[in-house]
Amino acid sequence: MSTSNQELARWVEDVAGLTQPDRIHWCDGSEAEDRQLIEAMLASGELEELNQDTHPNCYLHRSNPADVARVEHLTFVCTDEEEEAGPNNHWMAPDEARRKMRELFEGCMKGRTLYVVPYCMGPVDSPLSRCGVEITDSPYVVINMKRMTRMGRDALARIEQEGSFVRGLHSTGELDPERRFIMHFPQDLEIMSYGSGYGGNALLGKKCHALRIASHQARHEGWLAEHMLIVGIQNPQGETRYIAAAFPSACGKTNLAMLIPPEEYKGWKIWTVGDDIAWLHPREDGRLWAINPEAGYFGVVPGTSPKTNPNAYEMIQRDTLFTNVAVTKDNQPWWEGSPDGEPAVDWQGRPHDPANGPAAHPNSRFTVSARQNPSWSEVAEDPRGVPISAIVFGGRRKDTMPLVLQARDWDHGVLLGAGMASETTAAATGKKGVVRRDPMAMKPFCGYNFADYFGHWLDIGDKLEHPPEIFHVNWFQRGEDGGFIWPGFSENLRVLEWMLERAHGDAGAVETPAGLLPQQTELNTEGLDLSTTELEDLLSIDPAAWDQEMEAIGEFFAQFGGRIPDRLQKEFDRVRRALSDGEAVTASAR
Ligand code: SAT
Ligand code: MN
Repeated sequence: MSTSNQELARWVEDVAGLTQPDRIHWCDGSEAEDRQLIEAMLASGELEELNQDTHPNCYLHRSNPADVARVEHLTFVCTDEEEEAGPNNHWMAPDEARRKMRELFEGCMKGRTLYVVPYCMGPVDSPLSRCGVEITDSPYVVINMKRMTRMGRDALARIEQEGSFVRGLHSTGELDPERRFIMHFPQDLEIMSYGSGYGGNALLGKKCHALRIASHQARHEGWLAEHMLIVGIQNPQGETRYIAAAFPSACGKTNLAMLIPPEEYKGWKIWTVGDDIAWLHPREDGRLWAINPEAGYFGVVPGTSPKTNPNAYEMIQRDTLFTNVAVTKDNQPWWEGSPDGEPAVDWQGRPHDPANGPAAHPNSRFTVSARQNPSWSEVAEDPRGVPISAIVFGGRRKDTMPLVLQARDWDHGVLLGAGMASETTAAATGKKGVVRRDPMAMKPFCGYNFADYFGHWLDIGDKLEHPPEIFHVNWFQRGEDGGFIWPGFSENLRVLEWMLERAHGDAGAVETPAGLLPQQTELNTEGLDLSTTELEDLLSIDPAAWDQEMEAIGEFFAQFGGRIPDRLQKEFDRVRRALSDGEAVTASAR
């Protein structure tokens, strides 16, 4: 295979000249090609076969132990002006970045195969989709891209027709953390990644393209590229409404996207459209429509069980790539929270010894085609996408943020998103469990200055005659004993039901200066073991804690100098004033 697109042909030639591979392979995305790559990786030891009786077509990849998560401190946005990238990004001048990367890539594919991976983010026939080509020397990346995107012949045909594509150049290099960079050149729709084979650093269609580069494209084209799951909620009357929800990595997006309704919810059904990324477009009907640009899931394995996420558990019993899990004596994959078995060999391939820490890496992952999910929604392939009724922002917070809060309008919702914070998780290297500001869950992924991004969100609101309602949730509030107050998982549907009733029905709410809270009687808690005080803790705001929260948000905004949009600043001032005036917290709203 090769291509009729001159620009692509020339780029591949140039890269081959620089990196000097032994062979060039144009990926067609076929099953036969996938099979061949897997066989070759089994032979080279890059993959290990898992127990084929219990887990047909499942394989394990053990990464380099120093390459197990995204590296935010080595991830750069390279714009002409540092201000364009903003204080939310690490910045490097484009010339300097290109020089650095050229040195690293020089001759790096000697003895290796260069794979050309054409891919499409979103259904190949959707006008909302965008294409890219990743050049990589990692067959692990190729087989992951095959599951995560529409990869191969059809994508290439679209590129040849359309003429435009995002260029991503990747090499695992020496896997040396000292020689590792993930560079983005938004103006040139270009990505260069060297020295890591890990998901978010190496599967360039995902965070690098579908979020960092796409957020830049979206800004100029009038849409939003967001770190959001998309889920359809079907009620017993058979109506399905769609919600898009942003949470930081490893805060339960995949679980929420695949939720199975609790026993009390007979006749309800959840349909998964996406679990990580949403591209949102205002349409002529005045509503916001969403597609999931991805075709698979790259999910956190630990904690996945028939109890926490039965759909995910079922879908990873076959045709799944595992990265950095442990294995049992009979070679079944094992992880902390696994329902059965014992770990025999840990994620690094050592005999399991609890003294070495968890048997599976806390950020171990599964890669699987979305179609294997029992709750997979066919509309994930609809070129128009789905209309969004509600946007949900959420963080992992032990206190301060109530279970759910509704914004009074779009601008207030943008403030709730911009002010988001969350405790850090294992999805990125660095300290875990510290609260950091993570606006719209995009801190690691927004490809330009957050202040301009908030302005873009406000502009999008102006284009929507029927904007989605905006909410903030926190499933992670802790009680006095240190445990979670809210049971979470399936029970989160109760909160989604209230949201949809707010968006389309007539559920009651209590107005507070921070936003609208459910009236206690309006949240269905039937069958839950919650005391009155617990429910009150979940559904109230503590003025002292909120005062501190607003202080922290104010400090965060201050980093952006005068660039924070006036409208957002005004909204912030309004909420702050209302809180300090101790405005009545009891008035009922519709
Ligand atoms: O960055 S990854 O896509 O590998 C995982 C995540 O952080 O969501
Ligand atoms: Mn994510």
